[in-house]
Amino acid sequence: MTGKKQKCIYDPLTELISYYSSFKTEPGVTLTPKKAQSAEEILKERIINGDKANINKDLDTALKKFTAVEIINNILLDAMKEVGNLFGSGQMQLPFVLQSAECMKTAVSYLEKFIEKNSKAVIKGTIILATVRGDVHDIGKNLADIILTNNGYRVINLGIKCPIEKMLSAYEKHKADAIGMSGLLVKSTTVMKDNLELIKERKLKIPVILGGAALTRKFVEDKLKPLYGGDVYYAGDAFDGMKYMEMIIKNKTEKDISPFPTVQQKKAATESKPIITSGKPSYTSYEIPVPPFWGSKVIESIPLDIIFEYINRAALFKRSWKVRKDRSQPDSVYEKLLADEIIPKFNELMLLVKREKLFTPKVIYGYFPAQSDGNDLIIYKPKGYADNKLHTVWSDFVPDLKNIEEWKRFTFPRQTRDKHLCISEYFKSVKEGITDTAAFQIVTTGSNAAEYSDRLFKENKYKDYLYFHGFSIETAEALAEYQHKIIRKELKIDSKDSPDLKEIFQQGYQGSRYSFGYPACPNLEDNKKVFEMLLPERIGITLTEEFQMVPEQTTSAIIVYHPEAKYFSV
Ligand code: B1M
Repeated sequence: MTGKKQKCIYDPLTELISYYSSFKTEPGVTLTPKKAQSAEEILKERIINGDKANINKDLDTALKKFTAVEIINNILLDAMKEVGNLFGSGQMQLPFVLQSAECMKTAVSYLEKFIEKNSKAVIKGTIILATVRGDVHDIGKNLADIILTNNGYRVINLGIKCPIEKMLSAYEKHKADAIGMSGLLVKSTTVMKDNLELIKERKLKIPVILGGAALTRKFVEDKLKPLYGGDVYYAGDAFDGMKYMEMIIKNKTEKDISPFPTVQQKKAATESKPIITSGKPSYTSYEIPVPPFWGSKVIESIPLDIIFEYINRAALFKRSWKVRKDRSQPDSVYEKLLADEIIPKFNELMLLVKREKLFTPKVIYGYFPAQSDGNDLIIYKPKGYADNKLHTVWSDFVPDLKNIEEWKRFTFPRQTRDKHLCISEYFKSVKEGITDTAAFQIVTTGSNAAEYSDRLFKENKYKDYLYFHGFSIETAEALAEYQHKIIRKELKIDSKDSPDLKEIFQQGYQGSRYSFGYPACPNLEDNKKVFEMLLPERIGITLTEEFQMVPEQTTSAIIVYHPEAKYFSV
C-alpha cells in the first residue's frame, strides 16, 4: 500500500445500475436488452420512455453530429410522434405520455441555448389557447397545451374565464394560426357559439379548435360549422387538438383542401312538447326522518385517512388519470401497470398530501324544513328569526306549520319522458300539510390543492400534475360521499347502506345526493340559493358570477332521503 488513494475502476453499484439501465423498465413491457445504439436512437428511446435523467449528456453527444434544430425537428419530434401513435393505438397510457412530454421539455430547454437566433424552424405553428368566458376548468386545456407545446407548436395559454376579445388580440399580436377554446360547462358551448358568431361578424377568418366535455362532434359539425362558415374542429382529446393543428398548418399551404366533407345542414328535430303530468312515485310507506339539529353547521376537522377510504379508485384511475385496460392486451399487463405504477402513486399521494398539508377538508351541511309545491321545493326558516342567527344550528327549534316561513324556493325541472320525475316529488307537499326534511351540503378540500396543482403545471411536472390534480378532485368527491354517509347516519336511514363500498359508489343506500348542475337539477344558478342557505364563505368558498365554486375542488348538493330517490336526467 502506498497510502495514495487508488481510483476505483470497478464500482459494483455503477455496474449494476448500468446493467439494469439497458432494460426497458416501463410497467407492463417485457424487458429486452439493448443493442448498440446511435445517438439518435438513444435520444428517441429516452423520449419514448420518458427518461429525462441526465439527458444533457446524450444531447451533448448528439450535438457533435447535428445542430440543435436538427435534433429537435428530426429526432425529438419524431419520437413524440411515436408517443402519439402509441397513445392512439392504446399501447401507452396518458401518465406515460406526459412523462415523455416532460422529457421533451427538458431536452428542448437544454437545446435552446444552442439554437441560433432567428432560427424558427422548430415552431410548427402558433395557437391561442383558453378556457372560455365564465368557465374555470383548466386541466383539459392544459393537457392540450402540454401535448401541443411538446410537439413543436407555440402555445399562448391565456388561462381560464377568457373573453373572446382577449383571444382575438392575442391572435393578432402573436400572428397565430388558430384559436383553441376549451370548456366543460354546458353554458360554455353557448359561449363558444357566441364567440364564433363574433369572429364571423368581424369577417375574420380564424381556424378554431373546440374541446371539452359538454361538446360533441355532432354539435360542432351540425350546428357550429355551418353557422361559422370557416374552419372549426372538434377535438375529443389533446392529440385530436394536435391533429387539427397539423391540418390547419397544412391547409395554409395547400389551400382549398377541406379536412371534412361538407356537412349537410340537418333539419332541427321537432321538439316534443313537455307533458306536464305528475311523476309522483307510488310510494311504499316511509317515515320522515327527524334530524339531530335544524339549521347548519361547519365541520373542520375530518381525518384525511377516513376521506381517502371513500375515494372511488376506479373513477380516479380511469376518469382522471385515463389509465384504462386495453382490450388488445392480456389483463396481466393492466394488472402489472396498476401494481407497479398506479397503486404506488396513489399511496405516495396520500402520504404527500398529509405530510405537506395540501388538503384542508371542510364541510358545511344542514337540515331544513321543506315542502314541495308542484315542481318547486320550498325551504323554510324559523318565523321571525334574525338574519344573523340563520347560519347556525337553530337551537330549540321544532318546525311546525305555524312557526316557519318561506326562505328559499328551488324550481326543479321535470322529465318530459319516462316516469316524469322531478326532485320536488320526493318531498311532502304543501297540499299534504306536513313538513318534510331536506339536507344540503357543501364540501371542499381547500385552496392549497389548487395552488399546488397550478405550481406543478407551471414547473412542467406534467405527470405529477395529472396525478395530483386527479387525486385532489376525486378526494373532493370522496369527501362528498363521506359527508352523505354522515347525513344518512344522522337521519337513521343508514341501515340500508351496502357494506360494499363499490356499491355505495353506485348509490347502494337509501335516497340520493343530487349535485347542482348535474342532470336531475341542471340549473347551476341554484348554487346561489344554496350559498345563501349555508354561507360557505365561512370556510373560504366563494361563488363566481357564473355560479362555479372556488376553490375548484368543491362540490354542493341536496340530499334527498326518500327511498325511491335515485339519479335521473331531465
Ligand atoms: Co364536475 N361537472 N362539477 N366535477 N365534472 C362536469 C364538468 C359536468 C359536465 C358533469 C355533468 O353534468 N355530467 C357538470 C357541468 C354541467 C353544466 O355545465 N351544468 C359538472 C358540475 C355540474 C359540477 C358541479 C357544479 C357540481 C356541484 O358540486 N354542484 C361542481 C362544480 C365545481 C366548482 O364549481 N368548483 C363540480 C365538481 C366536480 C369535482 C370537483 C368533483 C370534479 C372536478 C372538476 C374539475 O375538473 N375541476 C368534477 C368532475 C371530475 C367532473 C367530470 C366528471 C370530469 C371533468 C374532468 O376532469 N375531465 C365532468 C363530466 C365529464 O367531463 N364527463 C364534470 C377530464 C379532463 C381532462 O377532460 O376537460 O374534457 P376535459 O379535456 C379533454 C378534452 O375535452 C380535450 O382534451 C382534454 C384532454 O383529453 N380538450 C381539448 C379540452 N379542451 C381542449 C382544447 C383543445 C383541444 C382539446 O384546443 C386545442
